[in-house]
Amino acid sequence: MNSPDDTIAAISTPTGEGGIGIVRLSGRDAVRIADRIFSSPKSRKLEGSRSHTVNYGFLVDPAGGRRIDEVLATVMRAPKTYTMEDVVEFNCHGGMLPLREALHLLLREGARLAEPGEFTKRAFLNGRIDLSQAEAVIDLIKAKTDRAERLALQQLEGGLSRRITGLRDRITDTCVHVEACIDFPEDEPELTIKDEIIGSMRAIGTELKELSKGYDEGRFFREGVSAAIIGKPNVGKSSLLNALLEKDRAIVTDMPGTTRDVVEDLLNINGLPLRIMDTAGIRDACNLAEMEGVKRSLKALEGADIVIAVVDAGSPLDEADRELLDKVRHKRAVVLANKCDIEAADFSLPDMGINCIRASALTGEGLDALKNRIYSLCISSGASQDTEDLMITNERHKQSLDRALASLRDAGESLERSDPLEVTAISLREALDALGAIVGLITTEDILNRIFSEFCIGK
Ligand SMILES: Nc1nc2c(ncn2[C@@H]2O[C@H](COP(=O)(O)OP(=O)(O)O)[C@@H](O)[C@H]2O)c(=O)[nH]1
Ligand SMILES: [Mg+2]
Repeated sequence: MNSPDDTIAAISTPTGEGGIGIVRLSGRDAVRIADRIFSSPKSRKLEGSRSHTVNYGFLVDPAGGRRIDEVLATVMRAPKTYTMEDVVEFNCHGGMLPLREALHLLLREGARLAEPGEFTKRAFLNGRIDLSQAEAVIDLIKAKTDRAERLALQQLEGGLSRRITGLRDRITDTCVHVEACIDFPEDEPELTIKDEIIGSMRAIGTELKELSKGYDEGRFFREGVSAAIIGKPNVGKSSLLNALLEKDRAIVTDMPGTTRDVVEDLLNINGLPLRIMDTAGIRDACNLAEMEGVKRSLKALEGADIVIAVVDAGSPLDEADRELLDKVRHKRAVVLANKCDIEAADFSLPDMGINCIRASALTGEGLDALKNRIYSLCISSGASQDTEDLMITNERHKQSLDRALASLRDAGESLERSDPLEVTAISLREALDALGAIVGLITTEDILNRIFSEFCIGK
């Protein structure tokens, strides 16, 4: 464990060339260390500047007096900063070399290189945000669609924290009730009180269950959904990918066996981030590269959340099509009858209880229907894109909710069995702890490390 007394530094902007690049410092000595490499035209020290001010000057190597860069230094003093510590940010010209040199000097002058997510970790450890909010920071950075972004922002602003705190308060009330009965055994809990306690536990349990259930869909917004386009060669899989993406992503030819690799791109369907994969046509391939392609298709088929099975409506289904449809029968799947612009008179689909859509990658017909169907396959609750309802998107939260629910159930059952009240109280405490883990009241170093290691350096 690093001492929270040390001052950390990192380049906070992405690697590469940019208009500006930012080097950030946080900790007790942030301003003092920054001053060692900062020189303003009027020799004004950052130490003397007011909080939340921007100061013009140069970065200078104190060892030889060489100028490194022309910068703006923002000084933000504790506690109203991202980390609640003193923070200095240097806006440098955005090339990698000056940024690295600036960082190097700061490390030489007494700062320590920050670990991934350490600025945010300090914000958590110093109590500015709770754990669910810290997790929302990374969700916000990684959000692929507007909807994912809104969900992350809602969590960052404390939406989940407030809900969890509210539920914990209610469990605490119940616990106090039960413990009062333990402390004053002469007032044996009357039946009405017992019913009241069981009633409130049930109500809390129902809310926990609702929240937990939302994860099945919420995770799709955070993690994205993978969809594999599969089918025989030449049915129009690559054309479909291009039509959905509205760009020429995959090579389309009339030669069967053109696609060998899995080609992947991101599609936004009403805020649902869909990783869509075009694959090699499935058939008995005649050369090594194509055989490998087919192997990858089958793997994509296995691993995907959703399968789009494409058949060619220009001719009747054959044995290979039927085999394919059989493979997807037990998956979350849509059958797409492509080339409906040249549909054959003798084309028909077997009735097999899978969603089927007629479409044309060439004319664009049926593609909106396909997108809507994919959305409703994932988001069956009908949560439309504009609902601002709280949604659990993180598996850790879902697991904690389920643990809380199980403990609450234990508590209710022990009360109904008229076990000693201590048993009920212990289960209620466990439920409280489980919910406390979501917001980080109860954590281990291990959990924290796992969460913050997902961050980039400098955040
Ligand atoms: N008429 C018609 N032709 C299509 C359609 N989709 C694809 N094609 C043609 O079918 C051939 C094979 O397409 P391609 O996307 O490479 O198929 P893949 O092998 O399944 O990836 C190409 O000549 C496409 O132009 C469609 O909807 N209608
Ligand atoms: Mg192809």
